[in-house]
Amino acid sequence: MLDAQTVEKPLTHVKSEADLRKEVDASGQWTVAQIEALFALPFNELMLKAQETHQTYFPEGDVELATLLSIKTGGCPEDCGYCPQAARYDTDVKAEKLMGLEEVLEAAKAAKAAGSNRFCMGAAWREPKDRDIEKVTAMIKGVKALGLETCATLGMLEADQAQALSEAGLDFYNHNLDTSEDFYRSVISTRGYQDRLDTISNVRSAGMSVCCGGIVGMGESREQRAAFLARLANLSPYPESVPINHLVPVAGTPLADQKPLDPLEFVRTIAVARITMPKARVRLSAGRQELGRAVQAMCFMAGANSIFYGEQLLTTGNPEAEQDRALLAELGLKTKQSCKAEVLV
Ligand code: SAM
Ligand code: DTB
Ligand code: SF4
Repeated sequence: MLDAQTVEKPLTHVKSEADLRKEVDASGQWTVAQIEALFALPFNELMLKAQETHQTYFPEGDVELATLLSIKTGGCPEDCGYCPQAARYDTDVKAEKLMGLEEVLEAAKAAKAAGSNRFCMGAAWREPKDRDIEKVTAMIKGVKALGLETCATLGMLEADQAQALSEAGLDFYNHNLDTSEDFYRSVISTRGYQDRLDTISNVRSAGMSVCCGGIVGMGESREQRAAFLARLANLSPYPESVPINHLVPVAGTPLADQKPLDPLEFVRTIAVARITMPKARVRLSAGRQELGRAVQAMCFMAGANSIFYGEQLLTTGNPEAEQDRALLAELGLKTKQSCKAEVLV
């Protein structure tokens, strides 16, 4: 089924969704080998294919701006090897209490005034307690009343918690698969891959849109990157928002000394995400400060159409809003004012 994002008369040189689907196997699933074959295309061919897909599904070519706020920082009991907020790693992040409602609403107002579309509240929890859910639902209602789209990322969710967030009006819930199932084991031990899939399923069943992606550049192989994208693309339906984070190596975490991924491989990852999840918002997430303007421009060509906007992610830095506005203006990219009409099938 086509949605509002799909052009009525597709350009004749671009592939229809039916054609794209012919690239998946008989069961309608992407195989890892098919995704590896996309990665292995000559660079220009891959970029053209991604750009064609992007133009078909997002004819407006606009970029969504999402602002993050860490509503509960640090002190997390989990052992995610990349994360500065895990209590067990000696990083500069200090544990703080859950923020108050007024402070959150002030930050949301500032994000809206700066032109943001979506406000995402992040908490360094393994999972929220029911009393946390009550406090966060008040935040969701307040942020929504400002006319912003709402997103939250609070760790694992039970079905009734997802339902409560949905009833409060939460539009998106972010919970990442982070990487392929086999590489996952070398990065995180305190929660399993299936736990993540269960949370995503609870979010879907509660009627919210899914924001789910991961991190590249943690030392995984190309095959593992392909397997990670296959898991995302084979979710039924695939996520509406796909944040692709480039690892930000943080001193004190196990991945502090990880060698950076080749920037062209990062661009390829974005292109493959666009081709395999044609209707999703593919978001350039953590690590943009290190990418520089030229690599970011290539990522937009490869089909990225969302960014985290504002000078802070959760605990690490992000480009200044003014710098991002200048880059988008220079590239002639419009920003998205509202994603409300954008309900995917
Ligand atoms: N505690 C919740 C959870 O784990 O779902 C929500 C917050 S957690 C910080 C959200 C995501 O941020 C992680 O799944 C990971 O993809 C990303 N992230 C955390 N630290 C990162 C880093 N150093 N570099 C890149 N991405 C990172
Ligand atoms: C996501 O995939 N990336 C964002 C958001 N979802 C919550 C978080 C990035 C965090 C980067 C490290 C930090 O700033 O603490
Ligand atoms: Fe905790 Fe989330 Fe960081 Fe993992 S990624 S340590 S769950 S805050």
